[in-house]
Parts: sequence; structure tokens; C-alpha cells
Amino acid sequence: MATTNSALSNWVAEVERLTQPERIRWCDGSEQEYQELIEEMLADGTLLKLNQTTYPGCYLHRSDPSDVARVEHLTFICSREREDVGPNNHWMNPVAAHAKLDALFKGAMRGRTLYVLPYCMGPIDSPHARLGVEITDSAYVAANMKIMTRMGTAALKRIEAGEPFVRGLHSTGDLSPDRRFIMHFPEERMIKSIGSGYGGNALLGKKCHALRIASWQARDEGWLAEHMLIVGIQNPQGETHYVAAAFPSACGKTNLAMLIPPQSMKGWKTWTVGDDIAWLHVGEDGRLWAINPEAGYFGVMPGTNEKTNKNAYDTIHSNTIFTNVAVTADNEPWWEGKDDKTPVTDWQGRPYDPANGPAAHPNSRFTVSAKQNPSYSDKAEDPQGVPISAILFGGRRAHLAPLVYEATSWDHGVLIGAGMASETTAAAAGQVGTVRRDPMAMKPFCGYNFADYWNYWMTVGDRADKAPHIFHVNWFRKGADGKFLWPGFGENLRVIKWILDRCEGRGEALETPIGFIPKAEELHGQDIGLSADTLSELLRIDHEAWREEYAAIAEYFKQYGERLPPRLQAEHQRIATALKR
Ligand code: GTP
Ligand code: SPV
Ligand code: MN
Repeated sequence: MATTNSALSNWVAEVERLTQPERIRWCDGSEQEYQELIEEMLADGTLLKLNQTTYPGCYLHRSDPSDVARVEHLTFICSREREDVGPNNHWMNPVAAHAKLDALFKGAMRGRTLYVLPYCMGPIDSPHARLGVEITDSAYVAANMKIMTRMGTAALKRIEAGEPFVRGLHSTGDLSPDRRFIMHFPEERMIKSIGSGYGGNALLGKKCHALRIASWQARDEGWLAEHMLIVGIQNPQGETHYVAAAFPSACGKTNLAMLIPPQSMKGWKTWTVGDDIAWLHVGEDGRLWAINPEAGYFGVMPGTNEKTNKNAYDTIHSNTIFTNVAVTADNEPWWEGKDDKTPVTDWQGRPYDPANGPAAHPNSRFTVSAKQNPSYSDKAEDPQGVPISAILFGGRRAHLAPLVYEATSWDHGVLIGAGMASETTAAAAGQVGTVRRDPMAMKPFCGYNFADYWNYWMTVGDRADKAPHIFHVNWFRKGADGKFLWPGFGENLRVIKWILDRCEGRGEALETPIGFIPKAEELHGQDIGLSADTLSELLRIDHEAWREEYAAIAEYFKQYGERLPPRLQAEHQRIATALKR
């Protein structure tokens, strides 16, 4: 027994009886243990060594080709009442779900090692951090959890001091998609995941705990768990404002969190607090404060290069686990958008042949400690987190949504978040590029009924008398030629500058039925060679198209029936009426 906490040791014993592992390893989170895990995985082929001269400490993992992304159709929330999870989630009765999964877990770890991973989500000494323990039979998961969370002895100490913890049971099972399920029991603060070894399905601290279980727990306890990056923006006067932004999967959070100011914006600096998840609480000062529950990045590989995201590019040159990338002749990792060298072996280990599709999987990822990021904020370790000046919602909309617009109130901002839509990406199994509703970028991650969630968001605004301003951004609008109109990446700082000006009562805006948009001059498009026509296309509000959008949002809201908050309906009505004028 490797813990004095009897609830934990009893649970581990119970899982041992069910899953029948060969041996049990309690992980302490040490560097030596990480090296041992790496050695084990190199020995059994789970990891391959990359070029250790140019990429020291970097390894490649090839997942099963049928197991390369989150699986939303196999993800369930198992609460006592079906209505509590809403039409936004798949539901299963918890008794039936436990029975179904325990049958699959029976004997699942025979011949394998059972790893016990105690972890802390959030700075280790933060009152806003929460504990968890993942049991897994995957060394890859153990190594990734070491990078992605505060895993090991310090977390176990908090658990042994009596703090509650989320239980996550994971086995790769036989990797068959027919026996793959990601199940959440929010009332029991429990997760059971089987049949996948990939990212969000298997690293249970991330989406399963820090978003699905945490969103439910946050509502019980008075805070918010969101799919948001957190970034500090320092202006030439040396003042730093923190911005939180919710964009759907593979829609630009990591990139915005690590943004490097363009040449033309001298004196600006950015600091990364988090790139994927934010836990927000109302401070005594009436502001919203945010911590990043994670300690590492599980980031999208394609598109990452020195021009788009130099901080990420530099971060992943050492001590990084690459998953499903291609390899060059000199054994370096390669992915689409890497601007040097060429692939010789694709993500499945086959000789590269363009006829087989991209060399790296479109959802290939890197896992790396946040501390390696040159723009890592020292405030990322602050137990209280950082105060948020602005919240951004956004997504991929080739059409309709302007580059940026501002909500006129908190309730209006909640409506903008609730009505969000974005083109689907390779981060989840299924069709890519179809527009779907993804409220607050939480469609795959909100652990309870969206109607209750929107209502809860409104009440958070009521409690925060200095709540952040809310904006919507779209870096992905396309012109008639099918190309992005906006240069994106570092240049997004132009938009953020206007946003922060608005938060401080400066910044010229025009009122439209859907909110405030910047006066075109505010973006200084001439500095980057954007024509006046392109800028006006980027900011254009097509009233007819927006009337249709608001009708579609009303249609979408209908499925939430009686539970839809009247305040949200009233906001919708207000905008729909303004659009008719
Ligand atoms: P998850 O980790 O899945 O939650 O994704 P994310 O929101 O962190 O997405 P990420 O920043 O990794 O970006 C996904 C893809 O969008 C990458 O291929 C980026 O290169 C691309 N991208 C990010 N920002 C921009 C932008 O401003 N403009 C354009 N055109 N592409 C962008
Ligand atoms: C996402 O899909 O939003 C991710 C990657 O951040 S995963 O951890 O696989 O969910
Ligand atoms: Mn994400």
C-alpha cells in the first residue's frame, strides 16, 4: 500500500481485483521515473527515438490508426437524471454504464502494469486547484500526464491531507472502436475510459476531469471551467492585461496564447498562462480571475512553424513527445506546414506517398512542459491566478462572422457565446469542415445541460460587478478566392489592441445590430498592406445573412425547451428585432 489514504488504497485494490494487472506502479512524478517510463517504451516500441542531436529528449509515438482523435459519439455523461445532461450530451444511466464498463474492464490489465497517477490540476499550492488520481495501464499516458499535470508526490500529499479527488480509471483495452467508451459520472466525480490511448480520451486530467467533471463541480461550487486559453498582453507602457479566449478545438488557442507581436508593433509583449483550459472564479474585487489547471501543452502539430508560432516551434525542440507526425531522412519529426526538409516516413510508419494523404496526421500533436515556452508567464504559478480584462469567443467561419465585434453587455456576451458556430476540425473523429453550433467552444466538453450552463453563466456575471467585456473574433473569414482575408497569427494583436482599448474606455467603435465593431482605421491595415476593401470586407455585417443566422440560433435553442433561460431568450429577441429594422 503506497498511500495512507484508505479511500485511495481501497479503490486501487478494487481496480486491481477487477482488472488483474501483472504489477502495480505508484508514480511519484520524478524525473528519474519519467526516464524509466521512456526507456520501457523505447524497449517495447511504444516510442521511437527521434534525432537526439537536433531534438534531444524527443520521441515519436504512433497511435493505432483507428485511434487518432477524440470520439464524441462514444463520450457519455452518466447522471441520475437524463435531463441534467441536456441534448448537448450523450447520456447513459449510471448503473447501466458502470455494469457495461466493468464488464469491459474485467481482466483488461492482465500481463500489464497498472500505473497509479495522483495529480493536481492547477498550481500545487492554489486553493482553486483540484486533485485527481488516474489509474491506467498505459506508460504513454503516465508519461504524458507527468508533462500535462502536476503529477506525483506533491499531489498525493494534498489527497492524504484529506482533499477530495476525482477518480479516473483508464485502460487501452483492445483498442477496438466497438469497445471504446469515455464515460463520466459527475455526481460520483468519477471517469471510466476504455479502448483508446489518445489525448483527450486517455489523459483523463484534461478534457474528462478539467472540463466535463469540473464544469459540473464548478457550478456546485461557484466557479467556471472553460475551454479557454489565458494570455497576458503587455503594452509598450509596461502594463499587462489578461485575456481569456474560447475557440473550438484546432481553432487557434495555442497560437493566440503564444503570440509574438509583429515587427510593426514595437514594445508589445505577450505572456502565456494557459493554452487550452481556464478555471475562473469571481474575486473579492468583483473581477474574474483565472488559473490554468494544466502544466503542459498537448498542441496541434500541422501549421506550426517559425513564422506562425515561433514560441511553440522553439518549445518543441527538446523534451517533447510527438504523436502521429511524419519523419525525415535524418530522423527529425515532420508535419504539414513545417517549412524545411521533407518527409520520408508517414505517421503510420509507411514510406511517404502523397497518394496516401498527408504525411503527418491532421490531428498530430506535441506534448511538452509549459515551462519550456519562452513566453511562459511567471503568473502561471500564482495560486490566485490572473485577473481577466476581456473574454473572447471565436471560431472558424469562412463566411458571415466579422473579424471582431463586441457585446454590449454581459448577457449579450453570453448570447454570443451560446450562439457560436464553427467548422469542425480533425481534433474529433468525424467530418471536417462542416459548420456546427459549438457554444462557448464547449459542445464536446460541457458536462451538463447547456440551458443550465447558460443560465449559470448569467449568474456569474451578476456576481462579478467588474466582469470582463465579451467579444467575438473570427480569424478565418475567406474572400471570393477562397483564401483567408486576414493574415492571422501575430497580426491578431492588432485586434487584441482594439479590444483592450475598448476595455479601458478608449477605441472607436460603430454600433451594429449584432454589437460594436471597430472603425476600420483602428486596425491600421495599411501597416500590413491590407487594402481598404479587404478591411471593409473583414468587418462587413450582412444583415440578411445575420437574420438567417439568428433564426437558426432560435431553432437550435428550441431543443432546450423550458430550461432555456428567459434572459437569453430576451437577448435573442432584442438582436433579432434590431436586425429586422
Ligand atoms: P486544441 O488544442 O484542439 O484545443 O486547438 P487550439 O485551439 O489550441 O488550436 P491551435 O492554436 O493549435 O491551431 C490550430 C490550427 O489553426 C493550426 O494549424 C494553426 O496553425 C491554425 N491557426 C491558428 N491561428 C491561426 C490564425 O490566426 N490564422 C490562421 N489562418 N490559422 C491559424
Ligand atoms: C481538443 O480537442 O480540444 C484538444 C485535444 O485540446 S484533446 O486533448 O485530444 O482533446
Ligand atoms: Mn482543446
